[in-house]
Amino acid sequence: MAFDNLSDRLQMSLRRVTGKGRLTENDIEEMMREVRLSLLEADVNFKVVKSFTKEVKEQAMGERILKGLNPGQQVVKIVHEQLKKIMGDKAEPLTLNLMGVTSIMMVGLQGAGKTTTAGKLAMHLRKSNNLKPLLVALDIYRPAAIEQLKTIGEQLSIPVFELGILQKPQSIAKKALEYAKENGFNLIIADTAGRLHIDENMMNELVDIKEVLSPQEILLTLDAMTGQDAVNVASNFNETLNITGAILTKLDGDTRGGAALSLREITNIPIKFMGMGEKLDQLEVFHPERMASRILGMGDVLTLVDKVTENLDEDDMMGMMEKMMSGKFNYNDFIKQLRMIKKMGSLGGVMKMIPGMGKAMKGANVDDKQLVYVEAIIGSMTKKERKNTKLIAQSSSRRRRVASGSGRSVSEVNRLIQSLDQQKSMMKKMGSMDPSKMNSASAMKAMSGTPTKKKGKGKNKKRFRY
Ligand SMILES: Nc1nc2c(ncn2[C@@H]2O[C@H](COP(=O)(O)OP(=O)(O)O)[C@@H](O)[C@H]2O)c(=O)[nH]1
Ligand SMILES: [Mg+2]
Repeated sequence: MAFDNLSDRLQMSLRRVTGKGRLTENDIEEMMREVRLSLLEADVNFKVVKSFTKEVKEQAMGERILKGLNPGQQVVKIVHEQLKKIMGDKAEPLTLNLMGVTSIMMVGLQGAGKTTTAGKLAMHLRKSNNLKPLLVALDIYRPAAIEQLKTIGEQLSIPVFELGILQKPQSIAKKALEYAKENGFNLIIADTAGRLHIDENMMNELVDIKEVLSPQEILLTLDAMTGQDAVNVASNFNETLNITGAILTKLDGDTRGGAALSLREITNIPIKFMGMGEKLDQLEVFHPERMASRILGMGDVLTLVDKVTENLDEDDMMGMMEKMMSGKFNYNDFIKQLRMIKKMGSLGGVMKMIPGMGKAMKGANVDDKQLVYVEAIIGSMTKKERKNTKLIAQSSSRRRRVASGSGRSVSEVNRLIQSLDQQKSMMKKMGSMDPSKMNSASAMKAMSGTPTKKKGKGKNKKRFRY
């Protein structure tokens, strides 16, 4: 799979910092050295690597990160942001001519995937924008090229306009445009001829076709497997033709990623689509954000980090984390923590954002109501009991009193005690753990007051027997 190597290496470099409760400048320096090497090895342009690492380092060295809450995760977020940024930040839509015929010109070197992608794109736009496409065969140098486009057209039930190999591409383009207007097509996608290398004749021909079509989009098809070469090709095409977007093909292969990560920064050409296979439905809109997440192997955990920092007071959070890790966590902290979770939104919503959590939590049945019950139970404890968690753990009469005071059952009270215990021991370990490897299901269960039931734990069973 594309990016696998880069992905592994980047994640490995980041693992250096994610498990740490505190970061030093040295930690960041070492991490950045590895990030730099990973990018260079993935064939990312050295200028891009340079500005990328400079930017990440500057942000990561900030006082807030070094001393802040969970600095490792914040560094991951900075790397993610920066990856996203160099790939163009957000998806760039195609420009369509809503009043008339939209014309799109496919250009690129031979074998890059123009013809295939012309078909894919026609199908995509028919489906997503309800357009009526006409494919136009302008590669007259290889008779097989016309046949190839016709085969694709047949597969998709999309008509192909062709006039054989004897007329000039420019005049075929002109006739195709007229044909489209007369026959109710509102999209033409012109498949042009490529060469093995950039040459003047090809460029001149493309300029001529452009003049006739005045296309809304000139899309450069680039083989992602060619890495930085693709970027050079793009610069050349762009000079003469003003490319409006790139389509990176063969991202399903084991490309190292250099093209995807360098193209935008070096040429300013937005990547609009990516080819993910030979089949005609294997075309996807290019989303820098999702690609960055994929490279870093994370789900929506970044959205979660955003949410946490958005809604919570950082000092509060830090104090809480420190307490947790020191093992001095009591019921007052527990209730504070519950309120934080509440602030972030519903428990279910928060959990969905943690990678792997959806699956893990299926059937676990944790709902917001339980938070209310837990609050009631803690509310029925005395001040002393809340502070000194042993009191309640060691006395069954205290537990019975709290149960009747809160209107909950004794076994619910016991479960709360158990989950505070679980959470305490888990948090103690967390400082040395990689958060992505953390068993998030048990963490969330512990937070919500529903402990994971472990069979055969005789010790606990005995403790809560009446
Ligand atoms: N794996 C893979 N193969 C692709 C993709 N796009 C195109 N191809 C293959 O690349 C080869 C060249 O494609 P073609 O469309 O003929 O390129 P053209 O010369 O630029 O028109 C064909 O074998 C395609 O099936 C893609 O996204 N993934
Ligand atoms: Mg072709």
